[in-house]
Amino acid sequence: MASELHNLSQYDPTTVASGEGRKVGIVYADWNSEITYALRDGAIKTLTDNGVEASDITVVSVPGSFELIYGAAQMVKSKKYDAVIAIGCVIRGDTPHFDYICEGVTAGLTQLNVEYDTPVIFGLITTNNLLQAQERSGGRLGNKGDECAVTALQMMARFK
Ligand code: RBF
Repeated sequence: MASELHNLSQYDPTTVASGEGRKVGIVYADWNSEITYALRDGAIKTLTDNGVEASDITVVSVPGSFELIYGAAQMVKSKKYDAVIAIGCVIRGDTPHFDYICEGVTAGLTQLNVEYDTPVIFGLITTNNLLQAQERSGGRLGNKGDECAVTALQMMARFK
C-alpha cells in the first residue's frame, strides 16, 4: 500500500489496455488546487498517451472533495462514460474534519461502484501534510493521476 514502495507514475505500457474509442469522465475538486490540478493533468495525459481521444474526456470541477460523490454520481448516472475518475486531495488539519471527509468520500464512491455499472476510480489523496501530497502529485513518488488513468484503462478493458 505504501507509495514509498511504488512510483505512482510507473507502468508497463505493453500491459496497459488501449483506450481507443473509450469515453472517460474526470471529476476533480478545487480544494488544494496545486495538487488536484496536477493530478487531473496527469490523468488526462496518461489517458491520451494510451489512445483515449482528448475530445472523449469530459472534465468537471467541484468545490471540494466531499462534492466528488455527487459529481461522480451524476457522471455515472448519465451513462455517457466507460469509466469515471474522481480526483481530490484532503490534507489533515487540526480538527476531525479530515476523517469525516475521507470516510464520506470513500463510502460514497464505494456505493457508486457497487450500485452502478461504470467503474469509479478512487483518486483521492489523503495526507498528513502538503509535502506528502506534492510527492504524490508529480513529485518524488510519481503522480496518482497517472495511476488512476491506468486503472481506468484496465477496468474498461476488463468490464466494459
Ligand atoms: N476539501 C478538500 O477537498 N480537501 C480538504 O483538505 C478540505 N478540508 C476542509 C476542511 C474544513 C475545515 C472544511 C469545512 C472543509 C474542507 N474541505 C476540504 C471542503 C469539503 O470537501 C467540502 O467542499 C465542504 O465541506 C462543503 O461541502
